[in-house]
Amino acid sequence: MPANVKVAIMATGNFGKFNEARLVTGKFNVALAMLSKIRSVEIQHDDLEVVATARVLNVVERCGLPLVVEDAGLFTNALNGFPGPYSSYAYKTIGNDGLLTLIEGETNRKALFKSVVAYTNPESNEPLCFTGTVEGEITLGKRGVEGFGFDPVFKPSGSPKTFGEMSVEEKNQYSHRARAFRKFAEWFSGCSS
Ligand code: ITT
Repeated sequence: MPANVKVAIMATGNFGKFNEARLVTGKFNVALAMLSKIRSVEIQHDDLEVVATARVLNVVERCGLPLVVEDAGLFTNALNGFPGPYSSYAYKTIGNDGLLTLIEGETNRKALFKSVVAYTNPESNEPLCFTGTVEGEITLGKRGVEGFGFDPVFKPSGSPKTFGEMSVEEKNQYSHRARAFRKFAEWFSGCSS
């Protein structure tokens, strides 16, 4: 590995998230490794920063390693922000079809994806958070088979395609996650710890 490459570890059970993130950080000479076998306590809170901060502290305490976690959510206007921080549960229970049914007939299809990347090391009790958002709309039906989660029903503003119709590289040009990980990688590549 070249001397100027730094390594960061991301704790996640979602390979899709990891794959998107590692392509972004790689551009900043930050090689991302995935730690998938660790279960973390996921608290319920309206604020993704609070969720990500609590989770990274919990995982770092148990692993004793510097780590990154990411929490993301889809906020829809028509449903007053739902599913937001409850996106994981909503996706597992009602899925894309359920979300489309909930907003059937709604003319306001505006939505926003938000990502919060939280990083800390065992010596510090103060995680740093890096945030990224992308505005867009919920489509009338599912489009595309790429990606994961709500990708087939979310079309970012300025694109004719849904995330489900994009390659990872295309999605990274728009996504909340790419925006948050770009900020993280920029900081991490320049920091000394
Ligand atoms: P972790 O192990 O990292 O927690 P997760 O899948 O539980 O993985 P989150 O809690 O951050 O991740 O994400 C909540 C859900 O929101 C996720 O399972 C997807 O259904 C959805 N989601 C988040 N980001 C998405 C994206 O970029 N595209 C589509 N759906 C997304």
